[in-house]
Amino acid sequence: MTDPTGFSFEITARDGAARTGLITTPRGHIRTPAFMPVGTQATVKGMYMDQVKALGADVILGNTYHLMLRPGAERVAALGGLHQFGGWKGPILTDSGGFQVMSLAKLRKLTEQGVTFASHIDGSRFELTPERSIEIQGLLGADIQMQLDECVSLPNDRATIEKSTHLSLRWAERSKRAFETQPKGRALFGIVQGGDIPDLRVESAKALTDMDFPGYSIGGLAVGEPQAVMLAMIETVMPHLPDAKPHYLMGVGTPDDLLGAVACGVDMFDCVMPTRNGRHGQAFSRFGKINFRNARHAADPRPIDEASSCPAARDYSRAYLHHLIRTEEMLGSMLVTWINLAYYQDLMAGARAAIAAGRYADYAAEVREGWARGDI
Ligand code: PRF
Repeated sequence: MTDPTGFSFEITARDGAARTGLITTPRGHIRTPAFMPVGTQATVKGMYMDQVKALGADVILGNTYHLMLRPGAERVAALGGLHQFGGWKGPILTDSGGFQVMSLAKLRKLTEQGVTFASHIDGSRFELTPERSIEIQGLLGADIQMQLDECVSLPNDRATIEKSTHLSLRWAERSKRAFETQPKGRALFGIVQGGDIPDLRVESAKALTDMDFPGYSIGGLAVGEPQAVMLAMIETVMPHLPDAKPHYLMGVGTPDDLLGAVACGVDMFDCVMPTRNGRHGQAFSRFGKINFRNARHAADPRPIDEASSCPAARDYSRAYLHHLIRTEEMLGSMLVTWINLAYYQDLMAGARAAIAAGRYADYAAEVREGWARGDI
């Protein structure tokens, strides 16, 4: 049940395995299924926080790894925390850093204790342990925090995946202990790993469930495997996670991935795709993907989508967006980012409405038909 001083999750409607619900945090509600815009450096790149809010985003994501390097967690805390620093008043979820260390940092050394690495910015050395990751997320003031985990890429051999899955489970216990001193109302999620190996996925989900987290993330997916394998792994773990707790699929994905994962019971997503691809001129729309670098748009006076909720999709011609992207004007990146985040938010709002109306399968089919039809 909802408790405005604490963290809670209430499921409000179900349609097959899909559900719609409400997460309550002391900083506000999160309507699920939710897409969380990525705000790695205390900014959703190219967007004003007011714009992000106006799109209907209830929560944004921040990154331990980037913020511990620059400007530093203690600095952010001294400046009043991440909400005050970046100007986002609603809930913030932070990732724990392990995944970003593995993809960005240099000279990495992984031990039972944690991971040491050299900053990708200036080569200075850092250590991230489960305890330090939670301490940093606490200093940032994150409302929803992640355990430190290790995520291996796929394909990979069983021995490597198994070792990493077990290490992540031991780090889950240490993260949970370290989290105990944080203020009431914040939540720590455990992260299911196990690669593409069903019995390891089940073992990970069961062990985390025994530890009793307020929410469960599914990590280690969208790391090189086909979409069908990703969805199969989600279906494998779901029966072993508490139904009444939020399920967060980390770092996923394309609009089609989101539709597929919502059908499996996933409640939360984050991905750099709408912002990163938007900066480079790729738009997501109900007609599918549109690449504004392409010369076919050079003389096209039409907007992307007259019916869109986003002014940038209605008020600017495709020719103008093409021109801005080709000339590398910052407004081009900003407009396409805005269009993409609006599309992702609208996709999730549509999913919530469809689940509530008991017509999610029809909704997903209609959206996919729009992409297949295209418009050009
Ligand atoms: N673990 C963490 N963050 C992540 C992932 C993970 O496995 C992924 C994998 N898709 C994205 N972000 N901590």
